[in-house]
Amino acid sequence: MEKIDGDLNKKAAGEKAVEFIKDGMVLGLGSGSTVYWTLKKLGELVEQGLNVKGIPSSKRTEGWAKDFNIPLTDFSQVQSMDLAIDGADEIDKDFNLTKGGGGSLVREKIVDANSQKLIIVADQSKLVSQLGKFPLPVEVLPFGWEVTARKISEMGATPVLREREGSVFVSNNGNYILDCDFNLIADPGLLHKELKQLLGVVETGLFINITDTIIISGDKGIEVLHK
Ligand code: ABF
Repeated sequence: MEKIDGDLNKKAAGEKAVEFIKDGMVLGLGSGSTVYWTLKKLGELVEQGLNVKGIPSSKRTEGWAKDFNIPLTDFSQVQSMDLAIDGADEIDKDFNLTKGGGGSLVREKIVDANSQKLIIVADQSKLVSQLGKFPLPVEVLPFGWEVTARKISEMGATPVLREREGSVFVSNNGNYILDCDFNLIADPGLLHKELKQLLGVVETGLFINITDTIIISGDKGIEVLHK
């Protein structure tokens, strides 16, 4: 199995989230190395008889869920989910998020937005006063990505086409990701709306007003923060 970031705070926050899972729930299974620990713990509970089903937000998560024998379902079978648990790259004071560092922001947003509740799990390094230090991932259509990138530059960012091991990174949806440095983002909601209006932009990694519960692990132990 793939090697996972063993950061103890990620593990603690990820494992804490399973306390919110109840028998019979349909779950949104988020992505990232913190959620990995949620899935591992959830697999143990399934082994003990907990009855849940999950919709994975990435192929990587789907693989982990299968490794841990977590039953899966999809949107042809369910209208919405009871609870989604997902990670984040940055979390601001209003619980707005930057996501997409792992490249699955579109599926994550579809899963997270179609859940009754979303809990974000993270280590304390993800808490920021203002979003933007982490370059904003923007998923774009491969066709004409150069012109989409130029339009984003005109909005004041420096977009960089994401690559992995010397090749262009291709998302689970067959698209490209532009990592866009906007410096600090004064109004994340407005920036999201403006980016969405650009032809070629599929989705942005700004998740606005989507969660009211964050599980953070750090110097103060594990904290469940409510908006
Ligand atoms: C996913 O996992 C992504 O949106 C985000 O990029 C990442 C979170 O990071 P980590 O691996 O530190 O949990 O939720």
